[in-house]
Amino acid sequence: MEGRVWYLPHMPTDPALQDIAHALRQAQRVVVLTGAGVSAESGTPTFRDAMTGLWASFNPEELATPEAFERNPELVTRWYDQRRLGCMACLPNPGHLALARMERELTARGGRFTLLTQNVDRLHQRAGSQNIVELHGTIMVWRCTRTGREVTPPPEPMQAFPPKSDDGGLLRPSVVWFGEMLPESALAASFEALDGCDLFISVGTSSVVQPAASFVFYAKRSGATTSEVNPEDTAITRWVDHAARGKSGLLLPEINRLAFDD
Ligand code: BV8
Repeated sequence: MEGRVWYLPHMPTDPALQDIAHALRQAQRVVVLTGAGVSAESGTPTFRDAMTGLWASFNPEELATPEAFERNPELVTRWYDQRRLGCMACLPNPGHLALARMERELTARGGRFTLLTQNVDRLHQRAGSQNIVELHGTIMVWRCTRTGREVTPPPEPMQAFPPKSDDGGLLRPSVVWFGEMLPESALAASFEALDGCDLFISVGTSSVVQPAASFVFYAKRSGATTSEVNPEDTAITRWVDHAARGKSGLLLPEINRLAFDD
């Protein structure tokens, strides 16, 4: 058409999107595993980008350990309180919202949807997802090192570091540190969901941290179609059936459109 310019919204053309959407249309039991990348477009730094400014000289895997807390509880609790406030200041992005819609669509047709997240920011909850398994706990809840009693600190900067609990101990974030076991209930729920799932989608994770990084193999053993949504290759790319390249905030709504709207 002479003179007319058609501006199409930037629609992803990755063929893997069609494949994932096709599998999603047929699926009855879907398991989605998310990592820090699904929150990247909300402005929370991915786990390995979390080290900027004051923390630039630290390696997250060194700070996120019981040993680091033991050695320097002030430094570790300052880092976590800064991240906690940062997460509160962020909003769920279209990727989080798309996963909440995916769950509603599956549930509406009598299917089952389980969201396994490595993230500690609770943005999935704020986006409306329901059946969530927090593999690595949450930064929004802290617990007493002496009694284990949990508290939810108010949405303002902590006043003292390390914060003291009312039970005479210190307060630490209720996250799973490197070297700590994942909650038994989270592991049990994960393996129950993976056993018999027919579609597994890994979103926004470098697939390095165990045991979450091995969940794709449990899904494969269940006969599931396995897939990945991530801007770059990861440690599991060569194992999945379909790998869609791009940001989850763009690709997940597109997968929903192809699966549920077309
Ligand atoms: C355990 C909470 C028993 C704290 C976290 C077997 C082999 C080797 C090592 C081990 C093993 N088994 C256990 C270990 C040790 C360790 C481990 O896995 N180490 C790794 C480094 C090799 N695991 C453990 O210790 C676990 N405990 O297994 O207990 C045991 C213990 C010791 C030894 C044996 C057995 C506990 C692990 C939990 C650690 N806690 N978080 C906190 O948050 O501070 S893990 C932390 O990493 C976060 O939860 C984060 O989610 C997670 C994984 O990182 P990612 O989410 O993948 O984030 P990352 O930045 O790496 O990648 C972001 C991705 O997003 C990238 O791919 C990027 O391309 C993509 N992206 C960017 N933008 C976007 C995007 N994607 C989509 N859209 C975008 N816009």
